Amino acid sequence: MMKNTIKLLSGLLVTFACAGSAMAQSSVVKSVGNVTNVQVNGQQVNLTTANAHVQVTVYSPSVIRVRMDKQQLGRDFSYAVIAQPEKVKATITQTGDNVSIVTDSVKLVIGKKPFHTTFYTLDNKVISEDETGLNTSWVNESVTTYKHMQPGEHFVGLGEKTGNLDRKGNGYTNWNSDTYGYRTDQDPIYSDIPFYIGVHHDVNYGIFMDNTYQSDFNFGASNNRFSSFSARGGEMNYYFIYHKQLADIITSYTALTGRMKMPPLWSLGYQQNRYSYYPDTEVMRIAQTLREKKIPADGITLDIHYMDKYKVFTWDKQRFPDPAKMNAKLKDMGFKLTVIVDPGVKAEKGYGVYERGLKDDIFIKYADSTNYTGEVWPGWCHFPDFTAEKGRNWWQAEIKKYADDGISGIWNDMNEISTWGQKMPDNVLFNYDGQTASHLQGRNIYGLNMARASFEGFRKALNKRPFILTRSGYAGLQRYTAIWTGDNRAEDDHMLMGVRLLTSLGMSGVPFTGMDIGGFTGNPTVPLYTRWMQIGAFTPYFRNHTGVNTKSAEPWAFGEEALEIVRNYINLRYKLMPFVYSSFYEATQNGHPVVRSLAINYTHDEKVYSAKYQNQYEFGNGFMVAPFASTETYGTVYFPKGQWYNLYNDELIAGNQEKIMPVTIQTLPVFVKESSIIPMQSLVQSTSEKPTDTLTVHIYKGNLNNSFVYYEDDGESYNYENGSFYKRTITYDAARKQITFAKAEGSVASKFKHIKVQFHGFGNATVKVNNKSVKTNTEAMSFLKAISSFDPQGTVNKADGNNTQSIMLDSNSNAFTISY
Ligand code: NBV
Repeated sequence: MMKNTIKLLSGLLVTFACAGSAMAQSSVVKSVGNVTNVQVNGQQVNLTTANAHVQVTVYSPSVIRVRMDKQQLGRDFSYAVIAQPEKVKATITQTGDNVSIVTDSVKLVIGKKPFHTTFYTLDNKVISEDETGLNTSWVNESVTTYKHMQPGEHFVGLGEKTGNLDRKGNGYTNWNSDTYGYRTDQDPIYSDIPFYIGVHHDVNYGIFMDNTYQSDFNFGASNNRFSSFSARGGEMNYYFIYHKQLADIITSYTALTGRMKMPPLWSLGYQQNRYSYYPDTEVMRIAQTLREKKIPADGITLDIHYMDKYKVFTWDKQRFPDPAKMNAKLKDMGFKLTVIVDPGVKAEKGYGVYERGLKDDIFIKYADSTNYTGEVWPGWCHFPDFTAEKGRNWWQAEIKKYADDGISGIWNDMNEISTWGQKMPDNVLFNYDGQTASHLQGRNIYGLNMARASFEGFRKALNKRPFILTRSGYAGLQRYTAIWTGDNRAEDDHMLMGVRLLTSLGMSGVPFTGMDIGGFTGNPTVPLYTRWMQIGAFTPYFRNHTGVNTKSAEPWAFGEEALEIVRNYINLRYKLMPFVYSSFYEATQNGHPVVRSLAINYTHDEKVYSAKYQNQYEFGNGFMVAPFASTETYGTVYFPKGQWYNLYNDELIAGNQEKIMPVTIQTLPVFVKESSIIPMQSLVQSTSEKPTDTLTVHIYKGNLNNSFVYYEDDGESYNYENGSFYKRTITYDAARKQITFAKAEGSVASKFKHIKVQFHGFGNATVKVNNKSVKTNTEAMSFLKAISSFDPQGTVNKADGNNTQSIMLDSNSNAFTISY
């Protein structure tokens, strides 16, 4: 009896102790809890739970949004999302245990006890589910959603994040930071995009958490249980995106957050930069040397030394006595000038920009209404509040004068916000478009809003497309600006990691991206510089830049051989301009990036996630680039399924194999995908020079179906939005052995009179146009001509298939079909 009583008592004690610890636990970690009420409203479900308010909205058949807060949901406002929910068919049903939402693409089941989400494919495969027991919960103001880590799951994207392509095993923080000379695994750096893509068991999905507070993503770092995303304040607010193809996830994500507009054509040419070119005579010397040495180029950029003591919107009158005249000369030579701007406005009596800022009351403030003062290049500064309409308007008015000076591009630097000390106080306040926010919520969105003000202001001032570049940004930045990856180092690892930064940004909705080619800090070796410039020719924003105390880094600064090689690749870039421009057009239509990680088209091929092959990428729809460190003399290239051609000699390479190849400094390993359609033009020294009247469309024989939209417009205005363009869809039908040029669309004629179709890999096949046999010409490939000057091993000339057949057609002809 005694024994039993003791047992009972100790049992009770254990129960008590457990209850005590569970209570302690629940007061620290507050989970969303059981659902107590459900209201269905069209394609939206509002749920009340023990501890939260939840709203689930169907945005499109493939996109479902989940919002949660401990209190009633607040204002629905976003700097990133520009889409409204589409009207879609969604079947919403309920039982005592769950609510289910079924669209034409996805099924979401919300468990009620406790609130718990599982997303399924329509054939009931789990795509993603909350981690049982953890779900969504709060620790003080910080909110986290935990997703069950699927076996073998890969994670890609998350914008400008260092490290591997596959983010598995790592955690990341979003807190835009100035990180001079950052490490290749440093986090965070300049820009944040809280959007990632998960891949497992033949499915892939995207999650975009739209919350500008400092946020954290965990893909199995220090835990083997979940992937999670957290924000240190505000609502849990995420969009779940499901498509069968990863590329379509990017399309849906950019339908939400917007797509880029057509960039000015010149901004896709080569751009020469350093910190800093001054005075004006030095700028002219650089421009002249580029022309004399026949290095095609379109852009020159001025860094902070053009300003009067680093004061934004001023000129140093000694160094640049007549900027408009200098720009007129540059324009005559085919150059466009971009200038840097920093957000810090020097607090100095008598400085007009500052005085007008004070008058308009546009600076960010402390809670006691005094303007925040931080130190940066010009000294003690105030900072415009770009999250306020009046702040953006003030900036737009100031930036106008740069248009009068003949400037074509605006480079937004230091907009994380960067200040000496790099610790901006938390109690600095931002307008946040009407809902005052502290630094904690305002910081991550500052850079995007500065770029937005520059874009909107400069676009009006120029009355044509401006080139806008930013260092810092947030989801949706692609609507306004290109981005570059800040102060990298002149090291091989940085060059390769830079490629991954660009492919990651590409999967996160940003197509116009670049890195400091050659490295910002330090001095590259000759092979490193050469290799980096070759890769640069296959990146969207192609700019050479270097820091203030480094050696010269213009293409002629590394000796004759490097100059020759670099020139060959810049030439190739200019010949490829029709392909590059059309690839940007594609980005404006469906959000697909110009540099594409192999994870986009070969998503379920495990090899693409390996450290060995993670740097390989596709450039537009056609090329595969395999970047190797400049120190390598051999490299292994992975050829995904299908067939590939060596760009330089047309050698056909079977896919699904790893191939060891010699790597020389003369040629960057580049391959062409079978069935590719690649339009090219003759060599020009800048995009302001007219190419010859023939567009050459290279077609590579293959077993894949493919299509390519060839696109042209005036390259500078927005008239294309009203139909002033020329575009033609070219389709490769492998089964029918046919290539069709559809009827031209748009209201303008092509700038080319003739289309030359050049066939690769077709041997001597008889070619017919609209069923009539045509005579073909045999000639050497122009790719080969582009880089032929250096070939110490003599490989390019020996290979088979050097000669290709070609036919000439009229670019204004109706639709036609080529068969073989
Ligand atoms: O304006 C100078 C530099 C610029 O060249 C660089 O590209 C930016 O990332 N800028 C940073 C300011 C500080 C450099 C140490």
